[in-house]
Amino acid sequence: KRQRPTVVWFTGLSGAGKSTIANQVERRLHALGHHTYLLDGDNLRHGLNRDLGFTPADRVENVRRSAEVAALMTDSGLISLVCLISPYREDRRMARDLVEDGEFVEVFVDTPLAVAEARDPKGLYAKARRGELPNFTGIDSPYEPPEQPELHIRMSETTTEQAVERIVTYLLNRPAE
Ligand code: GGZ
Repeated sequence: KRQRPTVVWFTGLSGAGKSTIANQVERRLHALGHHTYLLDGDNLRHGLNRDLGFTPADRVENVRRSAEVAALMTDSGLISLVCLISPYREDRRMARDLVEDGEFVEVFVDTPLAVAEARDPKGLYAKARRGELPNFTGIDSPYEPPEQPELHIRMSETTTEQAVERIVTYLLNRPAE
């Protein structure tokens, strides 16, 4: 069966597990012969978006550019996996509106702030709490949770493996174009 071009948009807090899950979803899709591309905020911010910081305006622009790239990839027939905090509902709506109906799958990686903060692999939450990292999402910058995501993954009730399984199953069982 021909693959359906899709933007799989992972949104959630820093440290929620977006990249870990997306990497495993990509590996699974790849093993099934699907063509994919992973767009990770952290990486994009070293290149395409290197001029952007974390003010509200810069986040809007970060999400806008990344969404445009994802839409181009969709045009070329790929499944793109996008991992961005993307804290604003309106911007995620804009990203959705760049592609055809049914080509956008919003995945809310819902990890409680306390859990993400306790993990803190890069020490960023600690820095933010000390006031050394202003505009940190969840601390002094807002996160607007999705209201109707295609997939709502409650990470305190599921394992990463189960989350990956659920996403892959969803992607493979959608109605054809
Ligand atoms: C949030 C920040 C900040 C601030 C640096 N707020 O966990 P990480 O480290 O690897 O991922 C986070 C990443 C977020 O970039 P995004 O491009 O996804 O953000 S957005 O969609 O809001 O534009 C975090 C790190 O950058 N980081 N400073 N102030 N995360």
